Amino acid sequence: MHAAIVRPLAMKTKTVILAILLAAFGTCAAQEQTETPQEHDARMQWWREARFGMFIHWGIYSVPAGTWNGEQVKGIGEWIMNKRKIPVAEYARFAGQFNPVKFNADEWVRIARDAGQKYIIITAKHHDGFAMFGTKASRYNICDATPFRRDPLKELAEACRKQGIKLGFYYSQAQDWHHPGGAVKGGTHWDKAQDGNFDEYLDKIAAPQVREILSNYGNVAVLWFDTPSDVMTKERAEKLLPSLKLQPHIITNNRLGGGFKGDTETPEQKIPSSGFPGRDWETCMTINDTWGYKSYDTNFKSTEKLLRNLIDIASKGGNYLLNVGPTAEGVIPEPEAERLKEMGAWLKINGEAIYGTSASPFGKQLAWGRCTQKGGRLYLHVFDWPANGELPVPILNQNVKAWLLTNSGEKLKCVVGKDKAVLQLPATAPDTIASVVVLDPGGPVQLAPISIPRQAQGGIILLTAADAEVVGSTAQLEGGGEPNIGHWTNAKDFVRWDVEVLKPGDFDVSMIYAADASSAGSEFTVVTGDQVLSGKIQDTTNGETYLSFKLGKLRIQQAGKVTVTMKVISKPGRSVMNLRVLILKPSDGDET
Ligand code: FHN
Repeated sequence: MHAAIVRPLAMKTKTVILAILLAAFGTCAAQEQTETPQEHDARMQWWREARFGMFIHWGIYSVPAGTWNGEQVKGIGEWIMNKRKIPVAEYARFAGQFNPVKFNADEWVRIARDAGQKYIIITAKHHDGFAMFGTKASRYNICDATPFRRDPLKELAEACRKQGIKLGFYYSQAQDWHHPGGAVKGGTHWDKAQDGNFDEYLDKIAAPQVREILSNYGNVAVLWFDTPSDVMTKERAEKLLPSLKLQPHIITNNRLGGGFKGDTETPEQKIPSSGFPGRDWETCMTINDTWGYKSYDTNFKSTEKLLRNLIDIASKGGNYLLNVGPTAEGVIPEPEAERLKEMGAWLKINGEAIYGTSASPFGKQLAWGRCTQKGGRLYLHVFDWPANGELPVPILNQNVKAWLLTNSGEKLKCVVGKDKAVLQLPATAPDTIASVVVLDPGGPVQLAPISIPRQAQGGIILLTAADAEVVGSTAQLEGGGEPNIGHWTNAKDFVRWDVEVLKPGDFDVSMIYAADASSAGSEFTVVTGDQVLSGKIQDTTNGETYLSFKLGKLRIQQAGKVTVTMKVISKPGRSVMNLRVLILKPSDGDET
């Protein structure tokens, strides 16, 4: 039997193969295959420094603005055509009514810039198939099918270039409810006009339009694909890739489909409880409850919420892509512009603690706020200003120096103990939303070891939100009065405590939590060893009040380190609950 001789490929052969692969897969795949880590970091640099961008969902859905045949249609506004199964020709009539005469690209870019946003991503084509740019691939576009006849992407590209803001395009590559063959995610065509061949749609509409948006608007910083659904196979995705070569520095997201990872993860309408180790990521979010304009959606998040979201995201190493939904007249709604302006005012003062920073070294341990870091400094974003002025920071560096970002001349007193440093803050917070304390550890950060809670002398065991290890993608420690575990929208997330038990025995277990009507009904278990308790969440006066709830008895057999885990069994509503504390009280103890 002859042994096969394996020879290393000659260098030239390798280069030829690489060239063939490059030609076949285009830049996106090519970047994934050939880019060195240094090249990748260089391409991502501006994006990582930016931290904050503006998403714009603008299309002819802003004409019905959420209302069809006199009925206010539930859900996100840009889906109205699908939600009400509006026939293609009937929906297309909105194009004739779309005349955004108040559109002013310079003004939109100014709003973004004053908000402290460093890039803009606008919908070039959303699922309704209407192109918001001049395209030769279809007459269904803003220049050919509306009285407006102008190309807003051209005007935005010019305004962004002038004002130093990066511009990127959103493009719905798979879903298209207008052109024959376009996909409908999670459903089927509702009008014969939509029937056709998906590959033909890709060849005739999506691929040429992607080429156009990457050819005709100067530098395009980001291409933001969306809803690949299951139609975007690898072969189909590859039809769009060659155009990416037109913009060698472009950043793509993870929504092309066909197994292409792109450059960024894109959690939507949520902030992961920790980031994505080894991956860049960007949370996209609406200011109210819709992406495309709905005239009656006034459920705007407060500036406090939006700013704290931005800080939370930066503290986990991500970007915040915050959406505005302009009207059919071309105006960014005032409540949205106002909040952006307020965010910008905060960033003007505190931007140093956001731009170019990386994730907190403390994981999820800070109950009073969040932390970012840059250039060897830590930025402590204090949401809940301590009433006694003492701010605990879990570091052990002896030569810590700290000051308020707004007052670098005055150093804060700092006492470094065995398990933490304590900063003495002034009586009043410089900012009611988030005040930034700069901390120079005077060398590499020495993290304090995480201590586990201990059974108290009287036998009581308190498992607080601040002591919990939160596992999963959404649930996380929140401040706001007393710390609690909130944002718990993924039922797979769970919390766990390790506790040092001194005196085992039987315990009466209760918990303090809040939940609104949309969380009511969630079922959960509390488990330690072979002991299981279960409970069902109730509405606690619409989430306004924290209530104590008795769960039952459980036995801890042995002293020493014990683990208690709380898991979700079912979650019929939006989120599980806001959990403050689990209390284990010895059953034979004092009743008071
Ligand atoms: O269906 C779209 C939705 O309309 C919106 O564009 C968001 C933004 O991320 N993306 C899709 C849902 O994931």
